[in-house]
Amino acid sequence: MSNTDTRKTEGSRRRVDVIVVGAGFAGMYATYRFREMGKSVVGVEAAGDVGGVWYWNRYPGARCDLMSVDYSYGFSEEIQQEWTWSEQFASQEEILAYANFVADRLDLRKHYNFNTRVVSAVWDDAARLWRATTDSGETLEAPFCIMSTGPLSIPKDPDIAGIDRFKGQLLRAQKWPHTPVSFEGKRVGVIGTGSTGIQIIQTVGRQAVELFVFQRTPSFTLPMRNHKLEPDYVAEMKRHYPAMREAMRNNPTGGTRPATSRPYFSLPPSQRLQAMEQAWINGGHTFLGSFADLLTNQEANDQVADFVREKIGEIVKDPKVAEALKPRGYPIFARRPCLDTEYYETYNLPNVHLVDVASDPIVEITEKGIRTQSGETELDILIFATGYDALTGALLAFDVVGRNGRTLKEKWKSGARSHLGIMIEGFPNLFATGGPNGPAALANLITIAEHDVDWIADMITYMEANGLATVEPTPEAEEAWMKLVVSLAERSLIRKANTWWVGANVKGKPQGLTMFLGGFHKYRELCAAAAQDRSSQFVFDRARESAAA
Ligand code: N01
Repeated sequence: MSNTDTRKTEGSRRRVDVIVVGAGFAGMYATYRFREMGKSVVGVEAAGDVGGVWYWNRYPGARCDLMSVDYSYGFSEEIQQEWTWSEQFASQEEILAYANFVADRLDLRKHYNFNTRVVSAVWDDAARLWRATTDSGETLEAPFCIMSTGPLSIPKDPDIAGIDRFKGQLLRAQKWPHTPVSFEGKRVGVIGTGSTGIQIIQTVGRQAVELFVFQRTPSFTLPMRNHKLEPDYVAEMKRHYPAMREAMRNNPTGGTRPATSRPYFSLPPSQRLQAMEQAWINGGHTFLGSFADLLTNQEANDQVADFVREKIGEIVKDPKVAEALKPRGYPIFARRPCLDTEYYETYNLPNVHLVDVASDPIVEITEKGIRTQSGETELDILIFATGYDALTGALLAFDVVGRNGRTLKEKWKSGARSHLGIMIEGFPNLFATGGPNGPAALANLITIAEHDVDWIADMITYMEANGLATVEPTPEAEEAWMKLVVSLAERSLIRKANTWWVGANVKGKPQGLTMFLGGFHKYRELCAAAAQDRSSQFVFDRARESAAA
């Protein structure tokens, strides 16, 4: 079949070489990479177009808190030369425009079925292929299936009674309308003060007649200090892109932020303070790059947290509000650190009201607004910025059935297990990009996507060169990877906060840190080592009959 033939044929079966689920940055690159290998590729995407999380998250103030030159593809010198970022931290509009530019430039859309969901993906061991059935009634068959479903793609409503009763406008950050929303003259409520809520609050607080922030857990947020990029800087960047991408591949965050090996207490107190002041002035995630042990040394972490709490106290004029905004009870950086633009200053505006629902809990959503224990707040618009069923949610949202009829839900009932975050024992020829137990939430997702897709492409090339039909990790290799993931997690302060990072935000979800905390550079080394050690880490189809592939 032609590698461009991806027409939707209802009720039909279609055989291709590779199925790619998702048209975010990982899925787009996978589609391109496998097409360039001469494979027939079909992509399936629930959204109406490319962009993944940036297609859906059109809420006011949406912006990436990784630097735009970092958060972009490095695989094509042409693309990085042709595209010019306008800001240090790009807006959702600009990132989505970039995704569209890449899709046009590489002619990717023709491979995709948009507005289409996979409802099941079933492995046929006799035929050695995956059968993915979509909600359009089509069944796609392919020996290889790539799950580029995204770590943050299944939105989560708050567990509050009465959501359906609300008669005003209910908006979800992660499914924002494509038409403009006006807040002028409106009383607006926001539930959620993570990265998403913070971006909404600092923007809508300057537009609505009244803004009520229903805060259960305050986040630590640091100044983003975003700015326009000067043409000279952009030109310099473009000259050095190849070296920069190489540096990113060898960096713990998969970005350009400099890493340090300096422990917090290696400096005298005055220099520590100076370093923190400088990090505050520089903005972005420079704090995390200032000291090596902020996520392993509780005392160091406490001192940095105190420093940020002091800053909150200096900015927010009402001492009661300032106190309520100061995060306590969990280590700084153990929740995903947020970057903001005058977030704390927003609470100095007379129309912005903080409702501390930790001390005055939400009882229900009513027809008119929100009732907390102390009374009802009437609202015209209510916004949920309440996060995601992250990391595993998208892979468990439909039936994935592996060898011997075993489902992924069954395999992961006590927590997600995988080898390298890419492959799963019992699920041959199934690959995830940015999957659970990889470095997904802690490093640049585009760098991870490129790495994972290249690793998968190398594996498939090796299999073809050696006449191998199927591959899956050995139980021992998966177990060893999981032990490493858990042992790194045990040393980190991250497990001390109740966040989506540990699955704490979803009722009934197995708790635990399903992320590789060793840094992207180390992850890359370990993936390369696994690829060298193929015959002991993976079972290939012929390996089951004879000794090794
Ligand atoms: O979600 P979250 P998010 N009553 O889970 C609150 C990425 N991202 O969408 O902590 C009251 O962090 C909940 O409170 P609590 C980034 O990786 C990146 O903001 O459960 N509140 C919390 O405050 C980020 O980490 C960018 O007490 C309720 C909030 O909802 C990830 O996405 C921008 C509640 C959820 O926070 C997720 O961030 C945006 C209830 N019943 C997002 N239920 C970039 O800039 C939930 N909450 C790249």
